Amino acid sequence: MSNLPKPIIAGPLTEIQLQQFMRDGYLIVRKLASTALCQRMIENVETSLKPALGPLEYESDVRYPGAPVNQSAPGGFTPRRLLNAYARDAVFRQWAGARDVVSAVKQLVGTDNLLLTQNHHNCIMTKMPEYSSKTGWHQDIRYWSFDRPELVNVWLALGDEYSEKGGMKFIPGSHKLELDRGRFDADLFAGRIDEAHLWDPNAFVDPGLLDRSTSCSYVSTKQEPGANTEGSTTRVLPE
Ligand SMILES: O=C(O)CCC(=O)C(=O)O
Repeated sequence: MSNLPKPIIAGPLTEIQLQQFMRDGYLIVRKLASTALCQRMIENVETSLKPALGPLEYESDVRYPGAPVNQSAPGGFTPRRLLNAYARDAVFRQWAGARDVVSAVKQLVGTDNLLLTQNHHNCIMTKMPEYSSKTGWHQDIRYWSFDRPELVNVWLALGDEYSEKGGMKFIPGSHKLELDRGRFDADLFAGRIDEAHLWDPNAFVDPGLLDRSTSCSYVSTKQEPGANTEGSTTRVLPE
């Protein structure tokens, strides 16, 4: 990551925040979204879950640890991700295009020429207390096939989200480790093969996203969203 361009774009982030991002590979920004906008998103998500409104991914689709084995198993129709957020409703487009969000991401990527990819992220992740799964340690670049990892993910917490609720954990500085594909399993997860433990998976940080907090991370930062082991539903918006 040492060859990342130094951010020069004016925006809401301070020089210290930019330095933290470049050092740790992720940054937590408080209150980038207004309470009113978050409330509209929550209402949209609640309506889209009762009954579940496609396109969506079920827990049983991913077969991750903790997921129901198929749709016939108990919990087989538990929603995991409401897909295509950008096309789903204007409220999500409003969030993705909000001035403060766009200028923060421009600063983090170090460009004025920003593009939003609508593949994979671009969804609402919902982690239900009854059935949820653990994604496993990975780099988000696994979800795309770009040659250069010049992507930044933005997660918006629509409630207090932390590791016991299936929130994201990060390994600070891990974006600087260059690991070739042979270090990962066929699904590009690292934790399932011992040789891949070139970093210390116990050195993780749970940044604990408070309501309306945003986490921004490089797609090369090692991260693990876990299962929800608490009693209430988790809703985050990754893009
Ligand atoms: O489990 C998934 O589908 C993706 C989780 C993730 O790493 C992310 O949203 O950044």
